[in-house]
Amino acid sequence: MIRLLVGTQNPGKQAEYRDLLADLPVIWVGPEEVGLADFSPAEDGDSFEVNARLKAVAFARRANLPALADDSGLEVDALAGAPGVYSARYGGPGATDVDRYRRVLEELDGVPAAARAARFVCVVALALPDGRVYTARGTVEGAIGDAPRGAHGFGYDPIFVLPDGRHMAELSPAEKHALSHRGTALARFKPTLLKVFAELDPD
Ligand code: ITT
Repeated sequence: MIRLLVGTQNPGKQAEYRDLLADLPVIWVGPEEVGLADFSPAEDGDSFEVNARLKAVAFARRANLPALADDSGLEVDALAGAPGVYSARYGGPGATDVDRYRRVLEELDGVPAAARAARFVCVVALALPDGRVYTARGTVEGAIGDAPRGAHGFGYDPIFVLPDGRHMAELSPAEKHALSHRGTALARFKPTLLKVFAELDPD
């Protein structure tokens, strides 16, 4: 079976990829298993696509393995799309997930419910050691609530409200995968992944 490096240092993403890849014919490999526990490739692109490619290519080169990576984040319409590709850096160095979502809540203070539309975006990229790169994108539409709710998920999940009124962090992992930006991107990506893996490992 193919060993697939999941190139992310975010424990929330790692947990989700373990689930999302469970039915694919690959052996999940984390960065720490190939000596890359501290490896964080530069993410200096101006789009999720560019950054996802940068990360996947960097991990594939370093480990000489097929590598999957994603660049993802939250776009808030009332903040002109921020934090967007800067979602991980929002709140400055040393900020926690809670600091970051609090900053979004503060910036939206006084903004009425009807103007709090937002979406999560995920671009997932697969890079092969021979230089080939494939990508897929998924989004989920929602809004920013007034206060955090729920204990599942990670990142901005507690403040992201789905059209049915539930906050993303109130969903079980399976419920989140069924509608999330990452789950959707992976579902769209699966045919490509299966084709590439079958080529790499015909047996
Ligand atoms: P890697 O680059 O190592 O994968 P990262 O956390 O830096 O980890 P990104 O650069 O893609 O990843 O930043 C994504 C940001 O968006 C980060 O702050 C996450 O917490 C947040 N985010 C991504 N997916 C999310 C999700 O499913 N739910 C909530 N927040 C999410």
